[in-house]
Amino acid sequence: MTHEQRMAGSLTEEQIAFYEREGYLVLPHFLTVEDMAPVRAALEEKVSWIADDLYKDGFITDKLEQRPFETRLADLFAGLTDKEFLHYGRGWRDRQPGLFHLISQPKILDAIESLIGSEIFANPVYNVRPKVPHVAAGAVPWHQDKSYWPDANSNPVITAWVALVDATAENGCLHIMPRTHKKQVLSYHAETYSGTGYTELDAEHVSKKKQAISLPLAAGGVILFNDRCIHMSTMNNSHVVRWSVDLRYQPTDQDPMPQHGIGFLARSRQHPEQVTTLDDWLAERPTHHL
Ligand SMILES: O=C(O)CCC(=O)C(=O)O
Repeated sequence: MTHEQRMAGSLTEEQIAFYEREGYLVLPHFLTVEDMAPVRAALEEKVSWIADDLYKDGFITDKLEQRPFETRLADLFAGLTDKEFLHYGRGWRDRQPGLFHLISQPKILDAIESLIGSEIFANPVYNVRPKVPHVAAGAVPWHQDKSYWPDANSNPVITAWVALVDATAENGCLHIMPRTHKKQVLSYHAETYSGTGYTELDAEHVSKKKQAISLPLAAGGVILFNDRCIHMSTMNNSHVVRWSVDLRYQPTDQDPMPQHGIGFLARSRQHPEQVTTLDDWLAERPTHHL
């Protein structure tokens, strides 16, 4: 990538150098409450669907409609088990307009543009993470994202992890091992204790000698990291839901990974007329055709 292409993005030279050296970059206070309002509304709607469902199936007698976003989902499942929670999935990938709004958020794309240039494909793998208290699947073991797509010829894939509420040590913020992103895909297995089969690095790669850092982050903050960077998150031991969304981006000339879903053209300065609109996305069209 040329110097000029990089200058088109929003990151400073120092931030780019940090990302390339460490494999991650924290952008505190990156999105405003207004930037996050559409995704938050989408998730509030989804929580209401779940409350309706639990009520209809006789699991709850009160839909707790007045509870705040930060706690309602936790309170709905407070008397239930992991099984009932996992019925809705450990991560959500619905096609709600508020999600498209976040994935297409110009501030995020500007930062990604600094790292991979202006032709940006939104990878099909994105996850809303409603990490509710004390559910085993809330804790994500040490892994490289690349182990979820070891055969994909796609590089680099960059995650933008967005904190929708404050992520703290208590509610299970992200932990990262810096400078691990230049490694090949390390050996891993599917874990058997959370009920969801996360990929987990084999023990020899997680020695105590390796430095790991915890990345608590206030709502609106974003963490960018490379798909080989080793990371995990701990259990939620608080009473609030640790809401986050992890989005992924890559250059347009890489494997679009159709086996994982349908990604889309999020930004193109070469072909702006082909950038996917909300209607395209809802209809699962990866580009816009006039
Ligand atoms: O949000 C989390 O707790 C884990 C996120 C993660 O593993 C990822 O984004 O790849």
